Amino acid sequence: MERFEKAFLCAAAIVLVIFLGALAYSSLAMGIHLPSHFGMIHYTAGQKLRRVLRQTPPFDRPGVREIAPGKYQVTVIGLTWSFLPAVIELPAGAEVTFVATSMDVIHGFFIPGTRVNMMLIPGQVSECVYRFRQPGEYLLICHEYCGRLHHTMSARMVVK
Ligand SMILES: [Cu+2]
Repeated sequence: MERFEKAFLCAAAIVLVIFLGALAYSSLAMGIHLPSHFGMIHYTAGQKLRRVLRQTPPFDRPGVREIAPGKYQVTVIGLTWSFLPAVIELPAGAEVTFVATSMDVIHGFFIPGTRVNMMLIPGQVSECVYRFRQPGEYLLICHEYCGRLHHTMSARMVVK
């Protein structure tokens, strides 16, 4: 084996180990992972998704719910061109689980400055856990083009 061949193989192996280490650290120690869609909303072709969502928990009551001391679940529905609810109030430092879906077309669910970044697909449930440590106002925006007024699609997050 050539000397340079060995050196390049060694360098490639070292880079691979560094990348795997960074991946393991970010997912295990920092809790960063891909947004997941853990559930489906079952409906048939004849049913209107809007009506099905109105009867499917937790989407029958969109909003903030305290599920345990210091733990909140925020249920959000994306629809052209707004989010339900339009204002979300949360206490700072609480563990927040966002459970969201779309009522019509594919929407985005993105809070700039955080790692909350999901896709809302009609009939699928998206979930993301986040802790807002800093009080303040955050903006929830759609970052998947969803039509003419896509740029107006947002909700306000107030963390106190
Ligand atoms: Cu959009």
